[in-house]
Order: sequence, then structure tokens, then C-alpha cells
Amino acid sequence: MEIFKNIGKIPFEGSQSKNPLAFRYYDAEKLVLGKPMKEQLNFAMAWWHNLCATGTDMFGPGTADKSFGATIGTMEHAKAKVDAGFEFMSKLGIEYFCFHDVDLIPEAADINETNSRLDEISDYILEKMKATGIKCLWGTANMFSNPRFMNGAGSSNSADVFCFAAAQIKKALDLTVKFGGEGYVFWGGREGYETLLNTDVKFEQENIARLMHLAVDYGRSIGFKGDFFIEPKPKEPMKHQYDFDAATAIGFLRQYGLDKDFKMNIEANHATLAGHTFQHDLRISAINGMLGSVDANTGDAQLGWDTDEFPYSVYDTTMAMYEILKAGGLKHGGLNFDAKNRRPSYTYEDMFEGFILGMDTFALGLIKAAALIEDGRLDEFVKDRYSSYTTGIGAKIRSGETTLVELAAKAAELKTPALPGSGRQERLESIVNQVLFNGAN
Ligand code: XLS
Ligand code: CA
Ligand code: CA
Repeated sequence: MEIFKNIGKIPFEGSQSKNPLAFRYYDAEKLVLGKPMKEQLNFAMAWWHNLCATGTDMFGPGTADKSFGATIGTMEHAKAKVDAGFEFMSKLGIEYFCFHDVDLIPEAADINETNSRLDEISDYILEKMKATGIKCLWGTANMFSNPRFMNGAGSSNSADVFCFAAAQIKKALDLTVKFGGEGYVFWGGREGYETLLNTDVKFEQENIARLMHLAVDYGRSIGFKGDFFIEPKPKEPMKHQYDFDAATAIGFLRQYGLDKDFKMNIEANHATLAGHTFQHDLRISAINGMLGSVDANTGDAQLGWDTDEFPYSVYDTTMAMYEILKAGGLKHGGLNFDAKNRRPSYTYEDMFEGFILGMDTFALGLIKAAALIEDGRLDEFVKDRYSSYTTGIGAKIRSGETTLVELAAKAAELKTPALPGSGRQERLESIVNQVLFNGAN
């Protein structure tokens, strides 16, 4: 049964189109730097926002009807969400989805019952995957909503809760493997603390690492060949979360010997909550060989919380795609729209238009990032900026063939150094504008 009845397959109509239900820039098969756009971008739908979230906030109930013709809280509704999700993805040409265990079914009081519901729904999802060719980008376990996780999952003070975290991860890994998923995400929603007065940080971090090692061992034992991901976030819901940003999470992985199996899943809105730009956390991940996947959304510059908006800033997506292209792409990753409509945008059309906005914004970002790379002036400038390290004493510093004594002698000989070359920030920003808006006049 068709759910989104008045909405057909979303066509590509080009930049002049005024049809709100058409792509203006995302042309799936168009080659950019030798690869079809759809492969450069690997778009994914987040089950939780798109099929579950209704716009509920702290001040009122949801505004969007996501019953899809069934009674909420039943397995019939779980199946209706699958029908809606696959119809939605097919109409938009989205080839991947991401899920939490409890996005798929109503959670039961007894974990055994929850697991049998997951078995039933995953058989149904698998049928749809086979029929449509749609794939799973990554799976995860929700270890932050249920009250048992009030003090975290791996970091909980309760060993019984730790067991439930382990059980959920085990099942979510089973499902990820059943779906042939490319990745498995740890977002440490409540892995952090509210006050140090009651918290043993070292103990908690050791336990989180233990849980991750157990997950890797189990995942590999059942044939999971993809990447594990940490998704950093500094705060919300906890005051202080342990995976603050990419640099912190990478340090943690290295400290506990998890860096061979894990990479980063960078969310734009989380990077900005940490006081960075999206581009910054992508760069930090990339230079450490840890750029895994991306949660594609945006926050709001005036609001200090996690608004999960559909990305609309072409400047931001250009700089993000610039990092991703220069890192050689996302091997087991993609761009997952961990994004939701604003509460007053509550119709089925809005669901589609949110994705069209996000997909077009990233398509433009890809085109413009490729143009920046082809233009070459940024790369050339950066290379030249460090050229004092290519010869003489600079080359010796880089190759490790010098000493503090020799360097001090060189300084004494120079007496006073010439100022470093201009950073030319304004010139470079102007180049970016030129590449973004060429053809504007
Ligand atoms: C919440 C996170 C979450 C993860 C998956 O802020 O973005 O949705 O992506 O658990
Ligand atoms: Ca996310
Ligand atoms: Ca978020």
C-alpha cells in the first residue's frame, strides 16, 4: 500500500526548476571527479528522525503524524514504518539507512520479548532490502533513552545495567550483520557525568573501553568486517560527555588499544557544540586516519543545543566535502541525514523537502569542493606557506637530523628572523567566494 500517495519519484530537474519536489543539483549518476554523485555522497536515512520523531519537545507534544495508518506502539506500526521508510527512500533515490535497535520496534519490558520483536521486524526489513537494493549503512543500540541508562551504559555504576548494555549491543550487532551493514556506531549519549562529586571518571572510562573491546570481539566473531565508529559529542544530554570531540575520542581509542577497529562518525551539529567547525572535526579525523562516516545536519548559530536541522549552508557543505574528497572519501561510511524537520513543518511534503534540501546542499557542496580542488590555488598556497621546510635547516628539522644546539646556532647567525609570509586569509576567503559564485554576474 502506497503511503506517500501524492508524491512520486523525485526527479532531477536542474538549477532552474521551481518544483519543490525536485532536485536542482543532486543528479545521482552525474560524474564528479570521475565518480557518480551518489557514490561520492552515499546518502542515508536515519530511521529515528524520519520515521519515529513527531516534533515532541519539552513544551508540547508532536505535531507530525507518523502513525502511517497503524496504531502506535504495535508491531503493525513497526511494519508500517518499514513500508513508509522503503517507499520514502525509493522515491528519493536514497540507498542506505541507519537505525537504533529500538527505532525498529516498540521496546518491551522483558528484553527477551524485545529481541523476538527485533527478529520478526528484521526479517521483514531484509525482504524489503532484497526487493529494493537498499542497504544498511550502520546500526547502533539506543543506550540512553531507557531509564536504566540514567547513569550511562558502559559507564553505569550498576553492573546489571552494564549487562543490559552488552545484551543490546550484541543484538544490534547481530542485526547489523544480518543487514550487511557497513558500520556500527557508539554514540555515548549518557557516557559522561553530571558532577564529579559522585563520579570515578577513570573507572567509568575503563569500563566503556572494556565494553567496546567486548563488542569488537563479538562483532568480528560473527563476521562483521566493517568499521566501528565513535560519534563524538561534548554535551547534551549529559553536562559533560567523555567523547567531547574527535581529538578526545581518538586519544581515548589509542589509550585503550581500540584504534585499529574504530573510526569517527562526525556529526556537524556535535562539532559546533564542541566549539569547533564541522570542517575542523573532519580534518582532525582525516589526518589521524580516522575519518569514518558523517552525520549530515547543522545546528543553529544562535542556539546552544543540538537542533539537528537539515543542512542548508553551501559554504559549510563545500568545506566538508573538501575535507572528505581530500581524505579519499568515506570507505565504510556515508552521509547520514541525522536531521529532522522543524516542529511547524509537519506534513509528508516537509519530510521529502527536508531531504531534498539536504541532498541538494551536499550535491552543491560536492560540486564546489571539486571545483576548489581543481582550481588548486588553496592547495598551492598552503604548500608554499611551509616551503621554508623544504631546504636547508627546515629540511633538517623535518627529517629529524638536527639538534637544539644547531638550531640555536642558526638563530644566532640570523640574529633576527624575517617575518613569516602573510597568511592571506582575506585573499583565500575571496577565492572560495569566487569558486562558489562564479557565473553569478
Ligand atoms: C544524538 C546522536 C544520535 C546518534 C546515534 O545526538 O546524534 O542520534 O547519531 O545514537
Ligand atoms: Ca548523530
Ligand atoms: Ca545531533
